Amino acid sequence: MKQRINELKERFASELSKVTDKQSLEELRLSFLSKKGQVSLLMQELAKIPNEQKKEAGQLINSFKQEVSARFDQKLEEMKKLEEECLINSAESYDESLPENIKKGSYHPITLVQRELEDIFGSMGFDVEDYSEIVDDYHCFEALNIPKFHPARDMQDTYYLSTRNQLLKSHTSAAQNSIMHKYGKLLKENGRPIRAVFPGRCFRNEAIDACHENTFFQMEGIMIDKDISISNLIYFMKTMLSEVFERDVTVRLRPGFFPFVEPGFELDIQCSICGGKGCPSCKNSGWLELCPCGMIHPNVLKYGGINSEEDPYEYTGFAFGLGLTRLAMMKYGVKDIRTFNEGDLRALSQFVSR
Ligand code: FA5
Repeated sequence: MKQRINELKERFASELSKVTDKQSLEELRLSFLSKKGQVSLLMQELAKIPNEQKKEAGQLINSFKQEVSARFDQKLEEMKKLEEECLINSAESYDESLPENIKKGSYHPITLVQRELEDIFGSMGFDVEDYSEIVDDYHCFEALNIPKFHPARDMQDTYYLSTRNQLLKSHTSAAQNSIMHKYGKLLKENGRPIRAVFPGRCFRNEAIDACHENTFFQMEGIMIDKDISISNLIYFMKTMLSEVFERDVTVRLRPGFFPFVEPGFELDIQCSICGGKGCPSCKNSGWLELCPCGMIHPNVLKYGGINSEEDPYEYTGFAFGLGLTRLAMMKYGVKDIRTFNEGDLRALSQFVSR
């Protein structure tokens, strides 16, 4: 009996290794485990052998049966997994009724401009930082010189969480304080200027229209070192705009108030949808607020651990808060900002990276 089982084991192993599809696997299973299969034949033979050998022979047959069935299950699992992988990798896993041009997928236009800007600022020595979407009141407002009940908070009403004084960040400036703490030591001990951009999703309880969303993207940038001035700020803004648009765009710089910069500016872009005549995309003004900026307020530098009370102007810096979603509107000529969040593939799949 032992020899017979060993022969069957070998036969089974060799036949199993040749199996390539589920049907032949099932046939093999039946030939071993069905009522007329090899294991049943062994059981019939068991009846004929002397009583004193039955116990041992019975155990051998049982363990053979268990081994065979375990190896079938294992093989079946392997085949299913392989089948799934093939399906995922093959075109068959896609819905054939989808139009050809959207089968491939494409980057969201905001991702495209964000990456482009990261490259531009990266080439000018800026680090690219990531930051949380949930922040606390201190980082979003107080560290930015906006104390509780300051009227500037009205412009940035957002969504508050019921726990730990947290909220969805209303602007990327919320990361300024953490970035200053992160790189301040390198600045002071090694003289390495702080140069960082931090893109991110922002949220505001906003009346939505063609140029306002309640969820939109900004990219913040800061540069801090000794003797940083408004000329540095203007240089970086000009370089950024000419690289992004690769064509002449008309911009204007006017005074703007933000408690965390002094002086502060609004950098507007002439609406590329109407060419400055006025349309719903620019609220009929011909201009779109794109990138407010300014010199970082001494209080903000102090809260960020950069300057001391005694020498509040030891280091100076600029900051800007670029409206990424609006930039994408202007760059791609998208009339309505809501197009970016609607998830309509007919619109979104038109954008391709350079
Ligand atoms: C701010 O958010 C400041 N934190 C920017 C800043 C940073 C100023 C550093 C000075 C120094 P503001 O609320 O204006 O500012 O928003 C900045 C830009 O984000 C706007 O110019 C606009 O392009 C974009 N933006 C603001 N609100 C919306 C909105 N609801 N939908 C789409 N884009 C918006």
